[in-house]
Amino acid sequence: MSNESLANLMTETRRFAPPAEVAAAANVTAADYEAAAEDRLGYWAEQARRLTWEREPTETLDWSNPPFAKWFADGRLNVAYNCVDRHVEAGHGDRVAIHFEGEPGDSRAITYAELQREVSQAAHALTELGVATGDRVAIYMPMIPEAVIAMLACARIGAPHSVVFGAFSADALATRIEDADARVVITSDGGYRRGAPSALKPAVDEALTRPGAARVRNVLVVRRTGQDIPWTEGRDLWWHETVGRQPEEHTPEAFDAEHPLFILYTSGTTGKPKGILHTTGGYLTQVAYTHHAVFDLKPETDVYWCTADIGWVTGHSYIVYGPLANGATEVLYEGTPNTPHQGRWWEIVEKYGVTLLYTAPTAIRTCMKWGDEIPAGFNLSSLRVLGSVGEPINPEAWVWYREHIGGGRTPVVDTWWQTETGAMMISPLPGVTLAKPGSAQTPLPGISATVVDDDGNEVANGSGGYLTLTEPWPSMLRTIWGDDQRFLDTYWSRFEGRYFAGDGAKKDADGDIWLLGRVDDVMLVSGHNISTTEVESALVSHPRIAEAAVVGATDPQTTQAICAFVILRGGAPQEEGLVEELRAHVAKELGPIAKPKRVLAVDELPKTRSGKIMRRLLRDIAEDRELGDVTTLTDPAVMDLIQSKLPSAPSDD
Ligand code: 6R9
Repeated sequence: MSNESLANLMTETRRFAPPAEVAAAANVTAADYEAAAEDRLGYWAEQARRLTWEREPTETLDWSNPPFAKWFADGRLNVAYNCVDRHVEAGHGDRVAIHFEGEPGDSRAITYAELQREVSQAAHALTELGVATGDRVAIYMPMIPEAVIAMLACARIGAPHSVVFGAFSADALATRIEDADARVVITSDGGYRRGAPSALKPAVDEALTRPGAARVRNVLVVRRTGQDIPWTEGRDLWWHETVGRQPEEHTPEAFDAEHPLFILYTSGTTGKPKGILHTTGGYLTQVAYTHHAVFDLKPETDVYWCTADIGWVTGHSYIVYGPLANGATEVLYEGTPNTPHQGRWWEIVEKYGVTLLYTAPTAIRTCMKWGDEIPAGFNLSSLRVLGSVGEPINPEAWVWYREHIGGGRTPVVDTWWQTETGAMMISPLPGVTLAKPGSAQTPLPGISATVVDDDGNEVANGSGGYLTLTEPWPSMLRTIWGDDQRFLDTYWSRFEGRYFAGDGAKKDADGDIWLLGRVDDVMLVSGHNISTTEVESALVSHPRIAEAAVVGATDPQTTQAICAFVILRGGAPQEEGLVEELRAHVAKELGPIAKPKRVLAVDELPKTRSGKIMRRLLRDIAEDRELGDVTTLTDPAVMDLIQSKLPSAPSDD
């Protein structure tokens, strides 16, 4: 894309009107914004009617003790019943709930009726193992159907789950088991990744040797790869034996709307991970509503695919609870996008006729790097809405996604939300809002967000500041597990009476919101605040750059100096003069103050499993420090790779 067209995108002059047929049939319309603005709580009470309650709530919000919210507090319901049984009762037992695609190419279609039987059996098995209502269960699994079944079985018996990423270390697992005091762990022998079986069970065994995790009574193990694994008699049990022999019918019990549903630890770029607590009725209401509205879901005909891992909140809300509460048919894929070839994702879209796709900007940029010809080799004409989540999507990637994956027809929804918010908060709506590449745009109906300055005053259009949420929302976190004070300090103390999301944002001339990444990632250069996101976006608009990560390194002259780590397109060696050209390019796009002091070409960037760049580690490198904690990285070896390639002398001017 030429600089001129990029500048057009950045100045928001280019917009995409929703296609007429999408607009005509959209699930949510402009009237929803009006209704919610007029009566926000009435609007949410209406959304709660999407669920089947054993006892309908008469109260909507109890905000008498802020920020400890209670939503739909006198209602009672069962989450698993809502996600599974009620669809069977409504006559959709034969509808496929999950099209599982294993990395080696094995596949399995699970209907809602089958899901009901398996969730019921798993619920009986957990009860047999002594798991009672309120007890915590840790889940450490690859992306296989049993992961979803395990989560639903926990929800069915009111036992909050704590899912830990399958790629996390034994230490990370042990800390989380200990913090939640889980007594049962559900895992598998391993899963397939990058073309080979990758073991999981040994990490569980190691975690359980740590004193804090010693109270775990049982480990339930799914057989996925068949590889040899260590076994502790009495403690370890095979899933197929223990679950397989249980009755296929199970009566779900209703729980209070505020009963805890799960704890999910944020990856914690600093300090001890925070156990984010979500509860039942408000959470399920908002995930079901947003999934239906933002993807414009038509459950009878759509095939939905979210590429996230269940160890991430996106997997909880938009693989498990949202889509299944809506009776959707979805794809669950175990492996990596380039196994056995770089067209694997597009092959899956073609095979299942995927209509709604939800993925992350980092994945989109990786596909861009692999080349346009790869998706062009597949029939992607079934796609009708494309979603993005996890970090700001740069306009280049947005446009590429729409053109090369969406065939130029599909709306792209850039959805801003967090583990803490539980569900989507800011997003365009297909068929309702005009789309702007790179902008998450507008709070969804029922959500109140504003961008404020240091003193908490709302900024004018055209200015930037901090993103805050001004009214409680149904799927909000209720606290940090075991640490109410940290909940108050982290989210509710920076601005009086408001939730501070930790993200920077700016409002454009129309008042639409553009996310600028975490405020910790804003750099201070010679008295100017510069967001890492803006410099990264400028770098990837250069044709030689596939990916970029920018950090501010302490600098005696300028407070911080901009240091950019870049991955070159096509992996070609760096040509002479490229660094200078890139610096000049950024200066031209954003002004001379944003010109990076150092530009370093690397092969990989350190990322968490949810695709977020660990800037903290790059800052360590840029400041020549010992590396901090690398346990939540997808691949800790990446840091050695980066360090081994670095020239020591920075360029200076
Ligand atoms: C869902 C999820 C939350 C942080 C959030 C923000 C970033 C997520 C974004 C986005 C810009 C988007 N983020 N979606 N930034 N545009 N559409 O990612 O949860 O892992 O808790 O991360 O991710 O910085 O604060 P989580």
